[in-house]
Amino acid sequence: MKTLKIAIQKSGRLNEKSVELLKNCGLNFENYKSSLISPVSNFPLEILFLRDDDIPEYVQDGIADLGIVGENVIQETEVEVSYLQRLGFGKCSLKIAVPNNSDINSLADLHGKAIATTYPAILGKFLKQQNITSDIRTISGSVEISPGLGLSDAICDLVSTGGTLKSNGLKPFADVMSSEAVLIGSKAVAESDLVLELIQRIQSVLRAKETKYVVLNVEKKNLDAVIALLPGVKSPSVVPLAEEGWVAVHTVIPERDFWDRISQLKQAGAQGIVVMPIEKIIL
Ligand code: PRT
Ligand code: ZN
Repeated sequence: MKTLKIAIQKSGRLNEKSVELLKNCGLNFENYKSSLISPVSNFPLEILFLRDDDIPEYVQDGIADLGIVGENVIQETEVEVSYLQRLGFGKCSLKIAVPNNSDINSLADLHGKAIATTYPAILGKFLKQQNITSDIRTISGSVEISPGLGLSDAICDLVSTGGTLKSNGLKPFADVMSSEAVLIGSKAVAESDLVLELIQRIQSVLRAKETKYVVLNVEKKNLDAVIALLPGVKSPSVVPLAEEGWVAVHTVIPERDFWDRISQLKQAGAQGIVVMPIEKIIL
């Protein structure tokens, strides 16, 4: 069987989560910091550790079959690759920001102004769509200091907490794109059995992350009210307790409305609620 190659970031914001995801998929490999390539001992896969900027082109050219990289990098490099799976980490937005005291108040005010960015291709497309002609100044880093140095009137950069903008006296002004880490594949392998197997494993890990396993006790007279609040993978399991008139209910609850759901369950008569993380959910 052909051994696939997956490219992930060697070091930086996406490295740790990419390694964790692959390990949670049951893949056995060493996270060598010093080497470029690491074989997986229990799956026909090799991990390539690269700078994130190189990953889309390596995948497009078939040097790697798969890659994990931010959507912002894929869009900026304008490559032809298949998007296989959004991964839910590395979330951020590419935003235009201006100094707090700037007189730029609308997108139209950016006309003729200088905007510093490391994302000239994405910004150029965005401005074109808005029929705005600005002077895009491509710089390689520390974009946020450029208005303070008098090098630009605005910036276009990635924002996650907003702390960097704030501490440089800048305010977000317009959203250009939102981004997260995604699994990409070369057109040649996107449909192969091995890739489909890997995607299924990834999806079972992501599903489990979004869900908690819950066990609770309830008096039989309140059981219907409790069950009405519970989804479960198919439906909740109900197990009799040694104490007459009581049952234990086992189910899964989505992470996003977890606390609301728990307080509703308590009101409906649930007691002794035990919550556990789930490793994988295979449908
Ligand atoms: O060395 P290599 O080239 O591989 O890495 P890199 O330095 O180019 O990238 P890295 O590790 O900084 O980021 C990798 C990816 O993480 C990016 O391409 C994005 O997809 C994603 N990501 C998520 C971010 C951020 N959040 C982020 N906040 N990338 C960068 N930032 C920077 C931003 O540029 C700004 O300087 O963080 C600062 C803003 O953060 P806040 O929290 O202050 O808003
Ligand atoms: Zn980079």
